[in-house]
Amino acid sequence: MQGHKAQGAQGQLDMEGALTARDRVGIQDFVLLDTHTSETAFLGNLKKRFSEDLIYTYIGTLLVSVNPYKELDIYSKKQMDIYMGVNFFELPPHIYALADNAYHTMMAEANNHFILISGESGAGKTEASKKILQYYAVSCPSTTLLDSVRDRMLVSNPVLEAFGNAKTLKNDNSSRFGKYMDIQFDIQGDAVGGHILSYLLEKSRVVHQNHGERNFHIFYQLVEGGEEDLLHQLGLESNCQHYSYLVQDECANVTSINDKNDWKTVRNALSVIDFDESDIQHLFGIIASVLHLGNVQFEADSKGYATLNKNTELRWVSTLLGINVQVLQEGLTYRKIEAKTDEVLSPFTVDHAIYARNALAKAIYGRTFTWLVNKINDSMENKEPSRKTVIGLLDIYGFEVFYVNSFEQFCINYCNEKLQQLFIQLTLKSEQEEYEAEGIGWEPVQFFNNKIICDLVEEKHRGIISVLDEECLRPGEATDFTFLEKLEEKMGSHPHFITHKLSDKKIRKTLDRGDFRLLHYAGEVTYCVVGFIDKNNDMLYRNIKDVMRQSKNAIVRECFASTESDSRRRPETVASQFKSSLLGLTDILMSKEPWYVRCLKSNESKQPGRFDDVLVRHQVKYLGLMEHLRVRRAGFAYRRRYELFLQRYKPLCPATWPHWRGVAAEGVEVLVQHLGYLPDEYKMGRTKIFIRHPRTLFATEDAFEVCKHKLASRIQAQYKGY
Ligand code: AD9
Ligand code: MG
Repeated sequence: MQGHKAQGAQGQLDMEGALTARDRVGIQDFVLLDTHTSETAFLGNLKKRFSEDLIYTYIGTLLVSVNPYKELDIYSKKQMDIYMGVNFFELPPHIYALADNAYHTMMAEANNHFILISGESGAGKTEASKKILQYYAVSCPSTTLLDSVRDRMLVSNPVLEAFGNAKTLKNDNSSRFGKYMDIQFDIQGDAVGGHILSYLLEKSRVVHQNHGERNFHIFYQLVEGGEEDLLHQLGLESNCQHYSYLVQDECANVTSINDKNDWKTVRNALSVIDFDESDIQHLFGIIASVLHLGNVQFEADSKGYATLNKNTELRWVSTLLGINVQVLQEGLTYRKIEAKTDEVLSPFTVDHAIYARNALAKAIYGRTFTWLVNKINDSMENKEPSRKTVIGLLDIYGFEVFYVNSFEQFCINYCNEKLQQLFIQLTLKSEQEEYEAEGIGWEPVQFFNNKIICDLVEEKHRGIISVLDEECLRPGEATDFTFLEKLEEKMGSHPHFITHKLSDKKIRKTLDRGDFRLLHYAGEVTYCVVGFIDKNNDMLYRNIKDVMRQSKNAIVRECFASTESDSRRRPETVASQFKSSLLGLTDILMSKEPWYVRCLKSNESKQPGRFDDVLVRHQVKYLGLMEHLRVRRAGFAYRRRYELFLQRYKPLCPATWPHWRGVAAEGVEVLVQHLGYLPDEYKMGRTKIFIRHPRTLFATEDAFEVCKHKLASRIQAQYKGY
């Protein structure tokens, strides 16, 4: 990418200056305008722009995106070229402008950044993250060597989506795992590597889907798209209806999804990422074995214990995983119990065997997913030890509310609470605290702080996760219902927690006895406790793990090869693991400079061109967009420590160039006076200068670019590394 093109800093205002154009396309940045601060005006503007297919609008440097549910002609290479290296506000709002601005700031300041993409399920987060990645892949400087890394970064998307996305009622391509991807850039600005962290895959989907939903895409892609030879080798029929894990809901075909084409894309992508033929064979062997496993049926013997006779499906699992069929059969129908000196085999009932079979299918799939992420990471790894900076892209499952919500929604919505909390901390809260610390006069903006809900879920010894974990420690005694009772005891008076027993007559009607309801920042969600203990424990019997370690399928062997089955220590529960990984994520993000994309869902029926006012208004409210706008409008878009500001811009003023001998703050005052800053455009804090509008800084930056060229030789020596 080139340096910023020196266009007039007023470009955006000029472009929008004509009243007629503005009336037609609405306002592209709320902050720059003097009126329109009401929610109704905000929505009106979004709607007006949406009707003209202008889905992006700024609040300062935050990008609001409204899902158009149709292909727009705004993501071409030509569009990328237009946005490349142009100051943020000089062109109409675009995801490319945000990507470009993050990139240039990273290069200029040599520090790390991240782009937080948030919004509810189906709002457009994954699409936005793909557009950003494409922008970097296409527009960064390139060498042949790097091209391969870049290709791998790009094709990692369809592969991970095939294995980690599924159709839900909210979204035909819903992310069922969280993804944080670091894109690494070298000192020249080349994208040289990538690294992905994945968060809590919704494994339960492998064995069960709610009405109107599907299993993970990869199963349908293989069955529908797999070549005849391959299917034959895997013992699969080319018909989804044949597999009980795929037809629970009779919704194998979805008009928006073309499994056959997607299969080709994924197959091709796997060869771009370093998968050799044996990896591919083993990988598909696993997918097929999960499908066969789902069809394994048990019968009850005369004592009521589960048996498996002449089961062809089991034979296929045995062949594909390279495990002796007898050993496998035993693993699925017995459990090994350790007595003092001996091991005793305890037979399963049919129900118990089905449970163990499903647990195995989930474990194989979940571990293979982790293996896949690691494999992709290996292939994108940059092995050069040179200095790198990163832009992190966060695309996680959005807030969701279904008719029945379970442990999975609880985890997903908790994750969204955490991200909202991070947003609040980084924008609304720290912004205002900084004004206070810097002694800048300020009228505080009120906002709802969702910390109270995060605490309710995650607080040590007191939060819902702790109560759940305690119940998981009482096997045989605790049930989902004793868990609910404990919650009622501990959270009874919490303003964001309610149950049937705790509520008044009117609300009680809307709750079942096995429900608890949380008043999330984004709305109420009623969770059914059934399955919480089981899913949080995520138990897999020791002997079946041992059986998997004998597998001749290299991936399965690797996935089960840890020392865990030897360990006597109780493994961490799912919710606790998730909580720690989210804490880890928060630490990663807090050490970087933030950029935000807030995605809004335009309508619930996934229809192009429909803008549902009530739905959008609700999202604008809970995402805190109005508060953000108020802080932004009253506040300052940029701030720089006096020393840094002076160091960079001192060539622009004869009094500060080449050296300013006095106090940095005074030097900055002299400098900005010389540059003609108006009194209202900036404020001098205790340690920093605060600049109200980005355009002021851009004008200074443009002047600096011109000056840099003029004084090239003298300055370059001083500005190395800037
Ligand atoms: V979830 O939390 O993973 O369930 P996302 O990721 O927020 O959700 P996603 O990006 O998958 O939603 O978008 C949902 C669908 O909306 C896509 O499959 C597209 O059909 C549609 N979409 C979203 N953004 C755009 C866009 N910029 N242009 C066109 C879009 N269509
Ligand atoms: Mg998504």
